[in-house]
Parts: sequence; C-alpha cells; structure tokens
Amino acid sequence: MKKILPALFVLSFVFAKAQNNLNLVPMPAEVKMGKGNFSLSPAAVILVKNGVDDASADFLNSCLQNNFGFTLKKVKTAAANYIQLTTLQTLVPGKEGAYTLTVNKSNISISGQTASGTFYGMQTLLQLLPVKKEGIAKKKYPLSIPQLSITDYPRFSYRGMHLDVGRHYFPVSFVKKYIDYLATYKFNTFHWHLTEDQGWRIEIKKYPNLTKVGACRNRTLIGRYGENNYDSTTYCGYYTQEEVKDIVQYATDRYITVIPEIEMPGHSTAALASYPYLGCTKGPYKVMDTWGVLDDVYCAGNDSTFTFLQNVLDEVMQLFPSKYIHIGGDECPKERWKKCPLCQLRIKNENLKDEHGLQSYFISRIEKYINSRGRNIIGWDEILEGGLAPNATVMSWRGEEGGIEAAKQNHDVIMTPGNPVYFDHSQTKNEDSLTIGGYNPLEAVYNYEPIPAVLNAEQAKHVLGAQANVWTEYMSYPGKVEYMIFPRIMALSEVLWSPAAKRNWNDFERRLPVLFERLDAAKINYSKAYYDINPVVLPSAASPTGIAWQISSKNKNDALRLSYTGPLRILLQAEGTGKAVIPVTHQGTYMAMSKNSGVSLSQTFKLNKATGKKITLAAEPAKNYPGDGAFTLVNGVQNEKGTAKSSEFLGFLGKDLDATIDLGQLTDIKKVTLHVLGQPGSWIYLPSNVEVQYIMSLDTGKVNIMAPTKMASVQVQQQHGNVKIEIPGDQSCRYIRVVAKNFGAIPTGRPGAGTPAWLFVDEIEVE
Ligand code: TNX
Repeated sequence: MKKILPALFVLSFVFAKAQNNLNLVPMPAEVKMGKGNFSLSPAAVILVKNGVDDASADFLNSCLQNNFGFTLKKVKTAAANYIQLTTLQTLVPGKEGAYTLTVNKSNISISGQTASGTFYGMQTLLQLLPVKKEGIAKKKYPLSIPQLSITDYPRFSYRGMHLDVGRHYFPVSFVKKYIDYLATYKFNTFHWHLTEDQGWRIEIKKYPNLTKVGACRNRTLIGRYGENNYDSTTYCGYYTQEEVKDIVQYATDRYITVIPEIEMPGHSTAALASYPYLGCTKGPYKVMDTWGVLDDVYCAGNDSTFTFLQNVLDEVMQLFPSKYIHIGGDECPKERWKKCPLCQLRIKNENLKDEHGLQSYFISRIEKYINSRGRNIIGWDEILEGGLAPNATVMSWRGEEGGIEAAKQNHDVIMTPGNPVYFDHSQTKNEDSLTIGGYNPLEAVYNYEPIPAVLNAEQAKHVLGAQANVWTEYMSYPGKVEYMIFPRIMALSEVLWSPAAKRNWNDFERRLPVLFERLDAAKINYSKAYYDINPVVLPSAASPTGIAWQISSKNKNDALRLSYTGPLRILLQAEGTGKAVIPVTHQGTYMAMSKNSGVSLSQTFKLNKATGKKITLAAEPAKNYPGDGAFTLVNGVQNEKGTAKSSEFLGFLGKDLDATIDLGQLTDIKKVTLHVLGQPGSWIYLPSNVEVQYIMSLDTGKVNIMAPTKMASVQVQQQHGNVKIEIPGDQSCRYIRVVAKNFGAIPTGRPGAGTPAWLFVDEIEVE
C-alpha cells in the first residue's frame, strides 16, 4: 500500500488538470478520461470481492432494474465483462468514503477505502449511465459508459440534510425517498426534526399521550402567518418505533446516519399538551395550529421535567445508534421562567445569573445525561447563550456568528446559516408558491463556503461540514418538499463533497440540463427557477424617467420580448439573446416574454417626482434584505397587496430609515408617501413615526434647511400588509429627507417578543 500512495499523488496532479464533460454531481475530486466506452448489457456480471457484501450488489441491481429493466448475475470470479465491487485498505487516509472507479473496455472496477466508498463509487457509476428515457426499459441496452479513471473522496465529514416532520408529517415511504435523494448526492447525515409545537411525531412507549394527544392538532393555518385563516381538519401523524427502526436501517444501508432531534426547552407545546405537568403554568395547553415561537416551554425548575426528558431520551437512544443526539435549544422565550417560582428558585440555588443561565443549566444537565450514555449533543446556536455545555456541537443557523464563536471556543460546528442554506426560503424572485420568504437561489447555495475566512487553520478544523434545513411550515406534501430541495440539494452536495478548488459555477451550469433530465426521468418535482426570466429595475441615464426595466435569462439563446401595454397602447419592443432592456417611458404595465419557454411576466410602474432620482441612505439596510440597493425606494415599483416580495423592500433590523433624495431641481411638493410593510407575525412592524425634511441645498456636509423643517409625526397602529403613510406638506425644495423611526423592541406576547423589530420600506413617493 505504501507504494501506491505516491503514485496516486502523481496521478492526481494529472487528473486535476484534465477537464471532463461528465454530468456528475457532486463532481469527483479527480477524473481522468480515457478513450472509448464500456458496453453494459445483461450479459455482464457483478463480481463481489473482499469487504463488500451482497447488499451492495443488490442495490446496484435494483437501480439497473428500475431504470433499464435488467439485473446482473452476482459471481465470485470472472475474467472479463464484469463490474467489480471491492474495498482497499487505504486510499486517502482519514477520508471516510474515498473510492476509485475505473472503466476500461472490458470491465468496471469500484474500490472503496471501506464499504461506504464502494457505495459512493456505485452512485457515481449510476450517474455515468445514460439518462433513462421513456421506453428505455423496453430493451435499450447495451448502455455505454465512458472509459475513465476516478479517484474521489469527500471534503467534509458532515454532509447533512434536515427534515422537519413536526409542522407537517411525511409518510415513511417519502422519508425513505428523501434518504435515497441524500444517498444519490453522497450526503451522509439525515437530521430528523421529530418534535415541534405543532406535533410530536415519534412513539415513546413510556409516554403514550405524546402520540395520542401530541401527534394531532385540531386545525392548521392556511396561507401566510398572520392572515389568520385556518382549515377545519384534524391533522395527525407519527412514526411507530417499528417504523423508526425500519427507517434507521434503511438509512444505514445507504451509509447515512440519522440524527434525531428532540426539541427542548422551546418548541415543545405538543409535549406540554400531552403532559401539562411539564409546563410552568400546568396548562391547559393545545397542540399548536399556527407557526411561530411560543412562550410555553418546558419548566426548568421542576425536576420531573428532567425525569421525563431522560426517559424519552433513553427510548430515543435505543432507536438511534448515532453518536449525536440533537436537543434543539433554539427560540426559547424566557417569559414563563421569569414568573415561575420553581425556575426562580433554581436560578438562586444553582447560582445562575438569570434565565439565560437557566437555559444553559437546562442544556448542560441534559448533556451530562446524554454523555453518561456515551453520546454527544448537538444544539442550535442559542445554546451558546449563558455558556456552552462542555462537549456540545453547535449548529449555526442565525448566520455564521454562532459557529465562529463556538469554533473559537474549540467546539465542533455544523454550518446551517439561513442564508443561503435554508431550503424553506424562496429560490426565485418570481415565486408563485407560498414560502416562508427569503431568497436563496441556486447560485448562492453553490457558492456557499462553509469555512468562514475569519477562522485560522486550527479553528477551521472544528467546522465538520454543513447542512440545509427544510422547515415545513409551508410544505404540506412531498411534492412541495421536492420542489424546495431540488435542484439546490445538488449544489450543496458539491459544496460539501468536492474539493474547494474544483468548484466551478460555470461547469455546474453546463451540467444542469442533463441533471434536470435525470430529475424528469425519476419523476422528481423540482424548481425551474434557474430558467426564470429575471426582471430588474435599473437606474438609467438613457431613460427620460431615469429608470429602465431589464429582463435576463440564464438560457443564453433565449429570445426575450418586452412591450408596453398601458393606456396609450404604445408597443415598444426589444429582443435580445438572454437579455433585453426597455426604458420605462410611461406609467403603466410592461410585459416580458420568453419566446423559448413561453414564460411571461408583467410589471406595473407608478411614476412620481422621486422616480429614478438619486437617493442616498445614512445607514445601509440589513445584509439579508438589501432589495436592489437604495434605488429600490425610487424605482417606480410599488408592492401590491398579497404579493409582498422581499426583494422589493429594504429591511432594517432595529434601525431607522434615513433617506435623502435629490430631486435634481427646485420642485413643488404637495405630499410625500412612504410605502411600508406590516407583518407582525414575521417580526415586521410599521415605523413608530415618520419625519420629512424639505431641504433647499446641501453644502459641504452641512445641511441648510431653508423652509422650516416640517415634522409630520405619524403615530401608526400596527397593521398587516402594505401600508401607505402619507405626509402632506406644501413645499418647494431640491432635496427631501425621510426619516422613519424603527418600532423598537417587539412587545411581550407577540412573536419575537424582546427582539428588535424589522422595518420594511418599499417606496418613497413624492407628489
Ligand atoms: C427558525 S432554525 C426555526 C424554525 C423555523 C424556521 C423557519 C431554527 C433553529 N428554528 O423553528 O421553522 O426558523 O425558517
């Protein structure tokens, strides 16, 4: 073996330089193309060698059967026309999952470092087969496979996908499908989020109410949070222990570890509804029918809470052999603990600083128990608050800061930042299905780098990998889950598996059409957002209004047509290849159409004296809600009710809007209107007041206010939806400055209580 290693490194140098036009995902570490093909027909055999069991051969056969309608005979010896499955001793030390795959004229050989590597090699082989076409099962072999030589191994040891079955339950058959998807793209961890406010989904023998009561809610929110529409259907679902065992085995057979998550201390109302003694107020509680963050959490002062959780965890650890048990830890309001005598007594007796210290106590106590059973905990990044439990691994979801902090404290970290790996967020700006919001397009996922630049090499070693989270508030059926994860799961697989230097968006784009064909063949529902026509409003000196509308398509051959169909019925037209721009000359509706895909969309422009004018902000909006820059506020696009698209807003977290518009010349003004969004359920609040200043000129940094500053203080109620705040004023000036005060901290009893409110601004209209 020692002799092989240097040879491999020489080869890898050669491989790395060679380009290939294979349609694999994730792209292997090293590929060397040969000439010619291997022809696979039912006459070939599978040669099963050392360290590989029959199950692997069976797996390959079942894929061949499903896609091409034939299987291969399993044998122990063969001279030619075989697919050999075997293992080596050492290939790439320390890289669990490494394998080589060679295809020559007379045979194929897959050799894993261990059996998992052989399995990944088979996955690669399956992607080398032609895409199954309708009717291929009716005898379309031999299948031709290009001659090549691959050496492959993963970059990260933790390659995860999460699934929330609390908000919506998915049947065992779909959970298995989900596991198959993970296996296809060489993920090795399935994070199964099993308990939530809206449902407890795992049978626990000692506590039958958890599934008798906790697995059912009386009704479910329909539509967006805050709109308060409900269905009238009882919604139930849970996995029996037999089903859990079956799923864990199914995953194990595919080299996937299932990490169960039992949420605590928050997101637990389904458990409290089942056993009210677990809460501080003793109930009554109900299994939640709507989303959000609830104040009722496990009581941290009562020892019986810990007895209950330990008993639950005992059964869970029996079912899941994983090294890690996820205990949640996120979004735990402290309202109940503040008023609960037992919790306060605990704070006193344990010398804790406050309720955050109590949360830390809670997690550490559970950690100690889990450690005593030989397992380790993972928790969401809130477990950093009040001090990290000694052996905990942190899942960083509120950005990467939690992960960075934990790595600096020498704790292991799994990166799952909302932006860009929350797969519940939209993947297109033209999303017409309901999602939780946000914008995580395919390209952003592809370009995600799990190791933050601020970590040094030692700290970076603590980043075990990354994971996409699939929260299912707005995914109520399997097809929707598929739509949300595909094709982003493919992009993430390459982030996690392929060497960083190999990652190449252009090459991924090259592969996409064939990768999509494979999804079509497998009848997987996926988002076609990649082929969207993307509209953007741009500042344009060439346009009389200062704005232009640009349409682009990833399909470089797409012919796009733009037209104006307002009351004047002027038809303007521009065609291009993948991109087209039209100046916005009139108020009204503009149309765009892709001649290739037939997709069309429209945009209505409302022009006013501020439209297209120069605008500056005293403070930038939050990084995740930048709109299209400050220009968004004067781009003539006003958000309309029911279609709140986050890209049309600038979002300020806890901060004020302070915008100055240069009207270009002395301008008569009758009214200024600020367009904002109210969505208290999503922590978005109207400003507490709005002030408009009319300014004649700005000299070197000094503001010269000619007319007396008009203070139009508008005390607005908290409303839902698009809200126009009108500030009348009979003025003549060159500049206007609009300052909208952020609402401030979210009041008690509301979702997100205590945290700063968002201010979402859409447009500043000047008449
Ligand atoms: C935050 S991520 C949550 C979930 C929600 C999700 C929606 C995390 C640890 N908690 O409970 O489903 O946002 O995106």
